[in-house]
Amino acid sequence: MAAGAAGRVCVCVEARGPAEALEALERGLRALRAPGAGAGPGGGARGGLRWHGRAPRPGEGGGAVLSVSVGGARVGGGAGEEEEACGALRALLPPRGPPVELEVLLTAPCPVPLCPDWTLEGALRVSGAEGRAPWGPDAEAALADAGLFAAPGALGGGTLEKLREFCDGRIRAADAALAARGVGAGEATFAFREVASRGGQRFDLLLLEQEEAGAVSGPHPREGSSSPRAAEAGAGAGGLLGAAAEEAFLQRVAREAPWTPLVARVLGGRGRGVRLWVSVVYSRPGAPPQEWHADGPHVGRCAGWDSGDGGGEAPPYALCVFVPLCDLSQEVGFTQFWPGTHRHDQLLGFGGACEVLGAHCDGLLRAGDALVYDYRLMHRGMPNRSPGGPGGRQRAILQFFYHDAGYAERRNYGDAALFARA
Ligand SMILES: O=C(O)CCC(=O)C(=O)O
Repeated sequence: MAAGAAGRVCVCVEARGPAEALEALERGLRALRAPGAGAGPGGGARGGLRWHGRAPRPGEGGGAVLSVSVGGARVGGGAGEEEEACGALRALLPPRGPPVELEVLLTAPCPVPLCPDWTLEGALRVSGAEGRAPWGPDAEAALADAGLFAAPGALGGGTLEKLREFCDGRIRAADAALAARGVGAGEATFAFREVASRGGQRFDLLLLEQEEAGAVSGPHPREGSSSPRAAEAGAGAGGLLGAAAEEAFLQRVAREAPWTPLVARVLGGRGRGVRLWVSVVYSRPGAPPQEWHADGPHVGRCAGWDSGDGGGEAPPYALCVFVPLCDLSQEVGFTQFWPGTHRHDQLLGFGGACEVLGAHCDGLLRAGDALVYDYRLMHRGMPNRSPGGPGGRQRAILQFFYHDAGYAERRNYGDAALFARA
């Protein structure tokens, strides 16, 4: 295990033992909390030891998981840091108390975020449904600290119904165009200008790509300013409303959505404008779990060891808003997120540890809810386990993707057009 740049590593440890021993450990850790230590909620720091922790989740049956960072002469050697971290934890226990068993779960080159309060039902839920109330500082704080938040009922009945019809029509048109080319959706991997497979039965269909950088502020771009590829998709798909009307409808939804002022505040300050893409990601029965990934790279600096939970990393250059068109569930699937990972590029590749650490946040949203996340945040699409066949349930999620116009997005759609020009 290579040490982080500042000669520190983070060791994640599961502590098991009698309740009184775990309580003693927790008291010892709480006593480490030092003003200005920058370890954030549920953490503390003193000397060479910093920690974030979480208690066992009810019903999980595991121990308390602690993320402890240590630094010193021995870093770089592997087991040395783990011994140092476990030794530091044992030193917090009363000398003659019951023993605590410590098991190392992960050693990583940067802080590993484990904040226990980051759930969509708790700290990461903001109110302001259907644009009636603006999303306030709680939304921006959650986005900065955790990299995401959810807002129930962001899009209301009529709009949602129309979006559903619109997406169904576009998806049917894509299916027909793929079949006409002999491409078996779900069997082959393909990437057209307008639609690409995202592994097995998961697909990503582009609906709108706004070329002018005015998605959230200033005079709204004139209608029909989307890119040729999205226009082709609309024209070729021969949508219910006609391509231009469909595009205007999507632009209006994006412009009037309750998240738009927040997107403008977070991304609009650079003065270069904000670009918008809208796509629908749909997973059919049999869609496998995705690998953990971040949609975009880190641009600029990442958070360091001492920067606390709210700063240090470069500000976001892109935000994604997920709006499911159906209720999400364990059966039909959902997207799983690892809150806090937008701050450190060195956690890419460590995604497999997220569930073991209990650090995941399950995006079990209802139709019309919005989940806003930083484009650098690690996440993965979960499988669609609903039965196949005619009754099979598709999970369709609208994705509104906003990026600073100075960032060159490289979406992995292809070059060949699927839809013939109308
Ligand atoms: O299918 C999902 O739930 C999310 C898909 C996703 O995150 C992606 O394709 O990058």
